[in-house]
Amino acid sequence: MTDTTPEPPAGRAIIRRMVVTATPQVRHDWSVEEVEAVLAQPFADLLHLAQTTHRAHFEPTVIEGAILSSIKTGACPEDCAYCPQSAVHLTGLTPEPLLDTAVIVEQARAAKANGATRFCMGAAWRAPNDRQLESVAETVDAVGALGMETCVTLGMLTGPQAERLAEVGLDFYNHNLDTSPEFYGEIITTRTYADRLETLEHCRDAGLRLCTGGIVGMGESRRDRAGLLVELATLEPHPESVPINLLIKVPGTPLAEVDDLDGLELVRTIAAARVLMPTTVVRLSAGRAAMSDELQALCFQAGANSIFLGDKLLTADNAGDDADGELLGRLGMTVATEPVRPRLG
Ligand code: SAM
Ligand code: DTB
Ligand code: SF4
Repeated sequence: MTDTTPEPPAGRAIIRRMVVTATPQVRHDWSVEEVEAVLAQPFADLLHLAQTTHRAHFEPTVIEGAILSSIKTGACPEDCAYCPQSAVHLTGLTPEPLLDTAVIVEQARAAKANGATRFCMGAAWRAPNDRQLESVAETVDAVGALGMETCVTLGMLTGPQAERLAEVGLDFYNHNLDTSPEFYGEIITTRTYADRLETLEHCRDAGLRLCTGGIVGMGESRRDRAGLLVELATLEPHPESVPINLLIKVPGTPLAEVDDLDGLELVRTIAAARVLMPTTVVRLSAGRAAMSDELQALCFQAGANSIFLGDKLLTADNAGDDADGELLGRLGMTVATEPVRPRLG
């Protein structure tokens, strides 16, 4: 009898082979062409791969909850085109100096009571000086003592500064690559891609875990999104956390009027991040306030397993606890009560 089952298109077979080798053996040698092929698969195939990979390493109904605090706001000398905190853009933001440790610790206590396992502190600096770094180190020490995971994002770090943060027990350093090396110059001119990679190297050398991702929806191409994912997935080891931010279009920034990204492209980017970095916690980060419940649900289905809780990110609005509680309830999902880690193997 003749077998009438149609052969899958050649591209699908190649992608399946690529992914089979990616799970459980984690790869660090992805090319932009390979990742473009992963992103370009039929949506159902990509989501199936992402969900299979996700379930192999994580509990699919549990989501990490982090809370952000802007510990030093605005007046940043960098010119990042997306950022409301850049002094170069007139966004009407009121700058605020570095908060006292006692104030930040109170915020962390409230975040813990609100169900967050990680407290993330962001400062609008190009790079902290040693006095500023020391103040943050004291704060990290105090927040860690509450039994929360700590993360800070302070801009560029020197090697000794990264070591000091490791010494006080910092769990994660957040420093994003933002976009592909090719598109980067359209977004930031005041520091280079190489500067960013150097800070990541200092953090790794100091033994810190990385929270490193980027932003989509800035007018980049799919190839740029593939380029960003390649930069992340060729880091060895992969970042333990990868935040995928959807651009929040802030009036007064150069990207305020950029065209909306197709939501399904966001889902594809998250699914590809999950496939390429199977044991990484992928955060559906900024931009959820503007997303439908259905789009967020698809992002979770694609392997996103972390969100920021609360009404506020650093300066912009976040989805908020009421909306999140309702959505997670409808999806049968819960916020993790312990730090989220991949299963071994
Ligand atoms: N100044 C530090 C730095 O840039 O490394 C830390 C703070 S900065 C606000 C942290 C990250 O927030 C950026 O790398 C960017 O990915 C994200 N971000 C800033 N503004 C955003 C926006 N309007 N929409 C989405 N993400 C944004
Ligand atoms: C990250 O990747 N996203 C967070 C966190 N790391 C520091 C910040 C999002 C900022 C969104 C714009 C704002 O609130 O100002
Ligand atoms: Fe400054 Fe960070 Fe905003 Fe860039 S993203 S302008 S470095 S606060």
